[in-house]
Amino acid sequence: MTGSISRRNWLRAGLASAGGLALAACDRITNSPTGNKAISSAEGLTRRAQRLLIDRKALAREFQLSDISADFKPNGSIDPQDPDYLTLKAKGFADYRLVVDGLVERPLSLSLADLKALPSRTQITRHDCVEGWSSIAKWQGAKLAPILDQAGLKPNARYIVFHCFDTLDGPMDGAGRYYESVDLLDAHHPQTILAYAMNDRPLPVAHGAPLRLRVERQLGYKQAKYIQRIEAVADYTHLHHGGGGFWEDRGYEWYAGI
Ligand SMILES: Nc1nc2c(c(=O)[nH]1)N[C@H]1C(S)=C(S)[C@@H](COP(=O)(O)O)O[C@H]1N2
Ligand SMILES: [Mo]
Repeated sequence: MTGSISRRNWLRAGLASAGGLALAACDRITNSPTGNKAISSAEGLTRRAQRLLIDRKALAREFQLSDISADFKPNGSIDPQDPDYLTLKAKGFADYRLVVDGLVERPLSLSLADLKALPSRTQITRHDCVEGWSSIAKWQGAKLAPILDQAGLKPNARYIVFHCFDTLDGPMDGAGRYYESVDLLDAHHPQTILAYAMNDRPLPVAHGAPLRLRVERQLGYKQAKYIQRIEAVADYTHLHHGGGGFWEDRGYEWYAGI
């Protein structure tokens, strides 16, 4: 049909083979220097191709109700045991507050009821994990852009960081906590939402309850689950190992656009 569809297929084929080659699974901690090298060079190629070919503001494809996967695989952390998370979970997340801070004029602290009262979006999209699987689900959540507007980004804010509740690596001392970051283009993309519902039900724990990011133009590992806090920053290199995300710190590409 159109050039853009075949280009996208080509990019997807490239990503699928990069994932296959590197044998790096994002639900396992792998420490293979060769694997990481293979994945970075393949992703580097993809990134250059994308910069040339793809409009960053374009919408990700949306699907029909009949396309929803019956068996969307939960991946990575699926049942966090971090004490602060367990305390909130025990009360059905009634005491949950999303903190929005960092380089903002007006830091926010939002309950789930606050979040549900904000401008929302519902979308049926496909989640693509670098392990090579994809699943389709319907997501509903608060649009991120109006929340950032409400907080008022300071002029030097360039990235939005999502700090999560779950520890995916090592002892629960904070070092192996999951985190992610996106730039302001993805943060303001119309399909970027803080999802509290999946397939018309409250977001299940396995998929990131009570709140997870859907940033639909990015790969699976950017879709931060169990969001605790959102921080606006000028730079992310001072956080954790400096890569801008849990998997980025372990060799994955920061820009994981699809
Ligand atoms: N907080 C947190 N977010 C996360 C992960 C994780 O382990 N912890 N795994 C990532 C990866 S690699 C994928 S593929 C998706 C899995 O989302 P799902 O469990 O809804 O399938 O979440 C992403 N976000
Ligand atoms: Mo993933």
